[in-house]
Amino acid sequence: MTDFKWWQTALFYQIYPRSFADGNGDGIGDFPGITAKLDYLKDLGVEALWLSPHFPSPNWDCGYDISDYCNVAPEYGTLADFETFLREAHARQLRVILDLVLNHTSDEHAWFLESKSSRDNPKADWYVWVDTPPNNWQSCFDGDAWTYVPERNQYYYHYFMKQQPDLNWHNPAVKQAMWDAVRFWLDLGVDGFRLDAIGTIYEDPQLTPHTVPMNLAQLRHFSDTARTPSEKQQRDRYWHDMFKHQWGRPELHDLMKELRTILDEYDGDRMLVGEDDNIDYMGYGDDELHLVFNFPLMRTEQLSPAHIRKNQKNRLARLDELPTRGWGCNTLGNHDSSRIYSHYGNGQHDAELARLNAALVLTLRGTPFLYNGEEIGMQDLIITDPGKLRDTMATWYHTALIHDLHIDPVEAARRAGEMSRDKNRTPMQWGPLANGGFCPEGVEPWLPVHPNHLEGINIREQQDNPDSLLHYYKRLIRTRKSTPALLTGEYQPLHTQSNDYIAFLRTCPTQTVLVILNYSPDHRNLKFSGTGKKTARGLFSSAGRSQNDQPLGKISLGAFEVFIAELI
Ligand code: TEU
Ligand code: CA
Repeated sequence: MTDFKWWQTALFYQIYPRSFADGNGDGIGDFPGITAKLDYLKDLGVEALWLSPHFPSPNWDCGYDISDYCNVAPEYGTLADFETFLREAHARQLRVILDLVLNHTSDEHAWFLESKSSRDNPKADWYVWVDTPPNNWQSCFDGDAWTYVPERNQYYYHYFMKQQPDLNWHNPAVKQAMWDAVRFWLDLGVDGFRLDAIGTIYEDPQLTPHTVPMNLAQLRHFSDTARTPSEKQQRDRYWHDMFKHQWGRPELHDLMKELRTILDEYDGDRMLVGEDDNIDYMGYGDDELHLVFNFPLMRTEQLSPAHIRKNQKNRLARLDELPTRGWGCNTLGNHDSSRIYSHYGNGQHDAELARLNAALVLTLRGTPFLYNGEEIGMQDLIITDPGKLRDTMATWYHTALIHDLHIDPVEAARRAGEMSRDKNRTPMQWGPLANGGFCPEGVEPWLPVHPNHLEGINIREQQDNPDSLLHYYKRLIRTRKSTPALLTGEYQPLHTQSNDYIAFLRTCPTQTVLVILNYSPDHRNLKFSGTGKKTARGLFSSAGRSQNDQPLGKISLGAFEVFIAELI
C-alpha cells in the first residue's frame, strides 16, 4: 500500500458550509459550527473534507459567485475561524480541500467592477467583452449568455448566471491573479482543490451558434414533459447541442498543467479533483488533474447491476490507458443532484437501496466521495412555496413557467421546487430537536429543515441505534479501512450476466476480496468458480452474517444483501 497516495485511499466527505452546522445561531452554517462537528466526522471515519465555497459572495449561486478569493464569507466567520478549523481538522488527520471556481467570478468582484467601468481600464480585458451578441448562446441557468453593460456599451459573456461573468483566461494577468489566490490557500496549508466547472473555462473561438430550435426555458419545459424514449433521447441531444460550443475546449489541458505545476511546488501531495467526467483532463496521468469524478455512474435513474458493470468497464479501461495509470473517483451525490436516498429509491425498498448504494461507492475501485447527510439517509425536500426557494436558478425557472409559458401557478411551484437544488441542500439533521438541532429554536434556518428529522432521520437517534443507517455506514467504512484489497485492489467483475446482483473481486498482492450486492428482493444461492480459492470468510454483511465462512460453491445471499468476504 506504500505506493498509494493519501488521496487514493482516503474517504472524502463533502461539506456544504451553509447547511452543515450553525455555530452562532443565525440560521446559517459557519466555521465554528463545522469545527465543533469534527469529532463527529472523525468518528464516522471520513479522512478528507471538501468544502463547497466558503468565500465572500452575494450568493446568487450559493457561493459559486465569489467576490473575494482570499477571504471568508462573513456569515461563515473570519479567516481566523477558518484557520482554527483547518488546524483542528489536521490535528485529527482530516485533510481539507477547497472549492476553486475558475470559470467566473461574481459580478460584484472588484475585478469585474473595474473591468465593466470603461473600455480602457487596466482590467478591461479580464472578462469576455463584445460589441454585440455574436450568437444565440444561452446561459445554462437562465436566458442569453450575453449581458449588456451601459458603461461600456458592450456585452459580456457568462456561461452561468449574469451575476457570474466568465473570466478571460487568454489574459495572462487573469491567470496570475488566480494563481496568487491558489497560493494563498496552499500557503495556509489546504490539501488541494475541487475545481468547479472547468469544462466551461474556454469557448469555441468561432462562436458557432447552437442549432436547437428553442431557448433554455422552453428546453427545460420540454424536458419536464418528455416521456417516451424518443422524446428523452431528443431531450438529451438538445441539451448537448445547446451548449456544446461553450465547453470542452482542448486549451484547458495547458491550463490544468500550469495549475498542477503550482501544486507540485508544495510538499504533502496536494491534489486536484476536477468537476468533470472527462478522463482526458488527467493528461498523461501525472501532469494534469489527480482525479476527475465518475459522473456517468450517478447519471442514471436506477443503479442497476448492468449499468454499474458497463460504467466500470468503460472507466477503468480508459484510466488504464493513461501512460501513468489513472485512478478513479466515485460518488453518487452532491449539492447539485437529488439526494441519493430519493434519487435511487423505488418507493418500496428505499432503505435497502440506500444501503446497497453506500456499499457500492465504498467498495468500487477508486476514491469515494460522500455528500453530507447521506450517512443518515437525508431525503429531498421539495419546497412548494416559491418564496422560500434560495436557488436562483429555480426562482427564475418559476418566473419563466408562469410568465412565458403560462403554466398554472400550483403546477409551476411544484416544478420549480423539484428542479431546485435547494431540495438537496437543506440543513443537516443533528437531532430530533427544533430545527433538527441545526440552529436554535426560534431562529429561521436559511432553508427549511426536512420534517423527517422527527422521524428518526437525525444523527443523535441514529447514533444510539446500532441498526441505523449511520451505524451501517460506520461499519462499512471500518471494513473498508481495514481491508487493503478494498482500498487499492484491482477490480474484476464476476457473473457478468446477472441482472439482479453485481459481484466482483478486489485483489491486491496480499488479499482477494469478493463483493456481492444483491439489488433484488430474492434470496439466492450463488456459486463462484475459477477464483483458485475455496472459502469466503465474511468481512461484512448487511444481514449480520459477518463472521461466517461459506464455501464458494454455495454462497447464500439474502434479499438486498451486501456481502463482503475475503477469499481463502
Ligand atoms: O456546477 C457545474 C454544472 O455543470 C452545473 O450546471 C450543474 O450541471 C447543475 O448545477 C446541475 O443542476 C458547478 C457547481 O457545482 C454548481 O453548484 C454551480 O452552480 C456551478 O458550477 C457554477 O459555479
Ligand atoms: Ca451561523
